[in-house]
Amino acid sequence: MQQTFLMIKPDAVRRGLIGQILSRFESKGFRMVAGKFMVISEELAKKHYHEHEGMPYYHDLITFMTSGPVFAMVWEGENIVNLARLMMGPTDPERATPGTIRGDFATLVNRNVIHGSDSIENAEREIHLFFSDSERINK
Ligand code: D4T
Repeated sequence: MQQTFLMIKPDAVRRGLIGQILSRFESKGFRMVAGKFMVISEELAKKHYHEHEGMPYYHDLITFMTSGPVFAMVWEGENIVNLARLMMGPTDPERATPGTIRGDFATLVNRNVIHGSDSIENAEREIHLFFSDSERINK
């Protein structure tokens, strides 16, 4: 059974989309094992997006991700890393087909409503960046 890290970004929280987005993962048959409503620090945002340092959008990305609350989560299920990315659609909502989360709820790459780990290795890293082991429910 795989686990992945998902995060509803500040734009989606502001727009009141948490419930609709979570219900898609519940309907798919996945299980939330940890969740935290939080404002992320600049330090945590920089650690999370360390691969993007130096990109032209990096500064705006950090400012945006720390601009308001996010809902950070760990979800569990068969092949969830890949399947969650398919459910989210591509990073740029312009290329996301209707039926995907970004295809249905987003129009701009810098306001793309949700983050999901892009590999099993990154899922492990991101889960441990945001959650302690005891915060993951195992029942
Ligand atoms: P995240 O990590 O937020 O789920 O996005 P993705 O995994 O789908 O895409 P990513 O790592 O390539 O991008 C991280 C983050 O940067 C923002 N971004 C990206 C942006 O504002 N402008 C851009 O041109 C790109 C490529 C959006 C997501």
